[in-house]
Amino acid sequence: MTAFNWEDPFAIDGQLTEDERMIRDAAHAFAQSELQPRVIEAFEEERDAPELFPLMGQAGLLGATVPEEYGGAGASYVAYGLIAREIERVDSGYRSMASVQSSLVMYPIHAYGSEEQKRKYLPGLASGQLIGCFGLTEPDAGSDPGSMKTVAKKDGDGYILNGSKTWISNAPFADVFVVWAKSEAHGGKIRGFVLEKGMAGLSAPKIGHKLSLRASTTGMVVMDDVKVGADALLPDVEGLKGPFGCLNRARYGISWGAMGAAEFCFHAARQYGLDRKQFGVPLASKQIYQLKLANMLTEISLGLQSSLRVGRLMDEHAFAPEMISVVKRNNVGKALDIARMARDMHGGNGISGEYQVIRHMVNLETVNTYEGTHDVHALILGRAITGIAAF
Ligand code: TGC
Ligand code: FAD
Repeated sequence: MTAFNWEDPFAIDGQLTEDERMIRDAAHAFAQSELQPRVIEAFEEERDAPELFPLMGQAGLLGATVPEEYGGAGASYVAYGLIAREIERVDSGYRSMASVQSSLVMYPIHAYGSEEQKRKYLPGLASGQLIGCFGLTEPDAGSDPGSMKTVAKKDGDGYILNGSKTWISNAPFADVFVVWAKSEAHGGKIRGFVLEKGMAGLSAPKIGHKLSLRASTTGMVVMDDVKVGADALLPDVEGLKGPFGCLNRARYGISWGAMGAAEFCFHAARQYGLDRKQFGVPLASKQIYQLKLANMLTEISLGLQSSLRVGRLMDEHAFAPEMISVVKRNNVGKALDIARMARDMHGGNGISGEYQVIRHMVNLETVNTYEGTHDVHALILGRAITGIAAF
C-alpha cells in the first residue's frame, strides 16, 4: 500500500524515464516563468507573440522528437506529450504555436523532405529563428480535406500554386509555409510544398475577433500564382496520408495538452473551494463540491494514463491512428467538461480573466474542433468498429 497523491493519482511520475522527467521539469519551469506572467493580458489583447518562438527554441521545446543532427532533441513521443501538457497548463494557444511548429512543420520536413530541405529549415525551426505554419484547411474543405481546391500546376521545372487556406495557426508571422495542394503533374494527387515568406503572390492576413485561442495568432494563406522551384516539393509522400501522418503526431500531443489545461482547472477549483467560505464553511466541505472534484480527478487520471500508453506505443512504432482518435477526442471532451465545471465552481469569479478558468474553457472549444472535430473522431472510430465509413 502507498499513500494516495491527488496530484498524481496513478503515479505517472514513476512511469517516466529520467530524461522524460527532466524535459517535463524544464518545460514546466519555462511555462510558469515565461508564459504564465504574460498570458492574461496577451489573451485579452489578442496579442501576436512571435518573440516566444526563440524562447521556446532555447528551452528545447520545439521539435523535441526530431534527431539532434537537425537541431531537435531526439526525445521520445512521451517527452513531446509532457511538453504539450506543461505549455497547455498555461494556455492552449501557446501549445498550439509550439505543436504546429513541431508536429505540423518540422515533422513533415523531416519525414517527407529532401536532405537539402531538412538542412535548410530544421535547425532554424528548432531554434525558433524560423516560424512555421501548416495549411490544410480551406474555406470549403475543413473536415473533408480531400475536397481541397488549392492546385499546383507544372511551370518548367517548378510549380505555380493557386488557392486559399483558412484558420491557419501562426500564418500571419510565419517564415515557412507547409501547404498541401492537388498537383496536376502528379495526377491530381495531394502533395506538400514548402513556401517561404516574401514569395510573390503569397499573403497571410490575420483573422481577427476570435473569442477563443486569442493568445495564438491565426490567419489565412492566400496563394495567387505563387511560383516555386522543384525544390519546394516534399518528395517523399503523396496523397492524404502526408498531412494525416503529421496530424497523428499533433493530435497525440493535444491529448496530453488538454489534460494540462484540465489539471489547471481542477487545481484551481480545489483551491477555490478550500479558500471560499459560504454558509460559514469552505465550499470544499460540501458533498456536491467534492463529487465534482472527484469526477475531475478521475477523468484526468484516466486521460493521462491513456496518453502515456499511446505515447509508448508511438515510441515503439506500434500505434494505430485510431488509438490517437480515442485519446484526442476523449481527453479534449473531458477537459472541456472539466473547464466548464471549474468555471461554475468559481461562481461569479469564474467569469473573470484573473481566475483563468474561463479562458481555458473557451480555448478548449477550439481544441475540440481543430485537428479533427469531436464527431469526426467518433466517425473514424465508427469506421474502425463497423467497417462502414459514415463521413
Ligand atoms: P481516408 O480515405 O480515410 O484516407 C485517405 C488516405 O489517407 C490515409 N490515412 C491516414 N494515414 C496516416 N494517418 C492517418 N491518421 C490516416 N487517415 C487516413 C488512408 O490510409 C488513405 O491512404 P491511401 O494511401 O489509401 O490514399 O480519407 P477521407 O477523405 O475519407 O478522410 C476522412 C477523415 C474524416 C478521417 C479525414 O478527412 C479527417 O481526419 N478529417 C479531419 C480533418 C482535420 O483533422 N484537419 C486538421 C487540419 S490541421 C489543424 O487543425 C491544425 S490546428 C493546430 C494547432 O493550432 O494546434
Ligand atoms: P466543418 O468541417 O464544416 O464542420 C462543422 C460541423 O459539422 C462540426 O461539428 C463537424 O463535427 C460536423 N461535421 C463535419 N463533417 C461531418 C460528417 N461527415 N458527419 C457528421 N458531422 C460532420 N487548419 C489547418 O490546416 N492548419 C491550422 O494551423 C489550423 N489551425 C486552426 C486554428 C484555429 C483557432 C481553428 C478554429 C481552426 C484551425 N484549423 C487549422 C482548422 C480546423 O482544423 C478546422 O476548423 C476543423 O478541421 C473543422 O473544419 P471546419 O471548421 O471547416 O468545420
